[in-house]
Amino acid sequence: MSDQPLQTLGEFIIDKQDDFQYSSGELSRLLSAIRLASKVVNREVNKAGIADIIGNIGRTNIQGETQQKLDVLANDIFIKALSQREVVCGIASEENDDFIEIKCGDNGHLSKYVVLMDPLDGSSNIDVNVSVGTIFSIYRRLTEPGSPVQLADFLQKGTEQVAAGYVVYGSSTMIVYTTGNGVNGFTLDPSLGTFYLSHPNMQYPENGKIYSINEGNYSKFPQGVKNYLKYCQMEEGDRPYTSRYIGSLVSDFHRNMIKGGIYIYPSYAKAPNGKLRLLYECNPMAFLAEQAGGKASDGFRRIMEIEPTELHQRAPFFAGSKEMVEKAEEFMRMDAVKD
Ligand code: P6P
Repeated sequence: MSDQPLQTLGEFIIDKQDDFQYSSGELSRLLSAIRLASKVVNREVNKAGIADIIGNIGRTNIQGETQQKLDVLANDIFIKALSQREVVCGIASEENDDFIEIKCGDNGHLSKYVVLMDPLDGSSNIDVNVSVGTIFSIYRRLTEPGSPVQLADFLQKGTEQVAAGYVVYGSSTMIVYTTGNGVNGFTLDPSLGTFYLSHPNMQYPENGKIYSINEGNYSKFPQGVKNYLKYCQMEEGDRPYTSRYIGSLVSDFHRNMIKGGIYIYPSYAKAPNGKLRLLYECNPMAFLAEQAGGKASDGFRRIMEIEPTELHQRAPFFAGSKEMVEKAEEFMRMDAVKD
């Protein structure tokens, strides 16, 4: 361990505040609210096996997915932390059919940010003790400050994000985020309840040898994806690559960003737009991927250029090391030309 004092997340947020053109302290307070909520969720995730909070609550969300008790708990924890600090005027969540208007105290809706989130991604893994995550995406509102937030404030292209990140509740708990000036990772010291800068300036290796995809759906994949998988599995040069798929986007993405790799959730017959949600999964992860020197597309177009039309719309998702995503896109284009 170097003798350099470790910088805490709180110190980092303040130090970097001036990097941000709109710095008014509000974004710093917003990020601090996320930091607090992630510690509370981490505590609940870590005792899932003991407390009566594993299993489902017998309800499904708008996605038609069975809501786990921890899904709902994590959602409530983040909504409460963000609402109490009067730093957002609206929240959209995978767990809520519609967006939530946050009327802050007596200052009405003067907060200028909205947050979109997947409060506990990969939650079906909780019962089997596999890591899960929180994904968040932050925008400046478009409509008049002081007026109630509107759907238009949430339906913004990914290029308009002011910040994005994830919390990974794994062998250690980390917050990884960007405000458009690179990607930095902070690891929680649970004995102190403090996040320390552990992964400064995270960068995707240009290339990699890991591909992450649910090959159980192989028969339904577009031919371009099938051809790319055959390429990955071929005995040639530095191939075959290694298949690693945890079934938790945050964990697969995090490992691939450190080691090099590509994550793919393509469209297929049952899911013409894939499974992942554009606004609170694809866009924030795409912002991180690009800020870390990687790439993120729907197989053809830059994810962050997609014009959203619905809060919970889905998109095919290819993200990771630049050269791997570009090779996959090459196979997708070749197949499209043939059609
Ligand atoms: P499948 C979790 O539900 C999730 O949204 C991602 O975290 C994960 O990568 C993917 O879906 C897993 O989906 O269809 O492979 O089980």
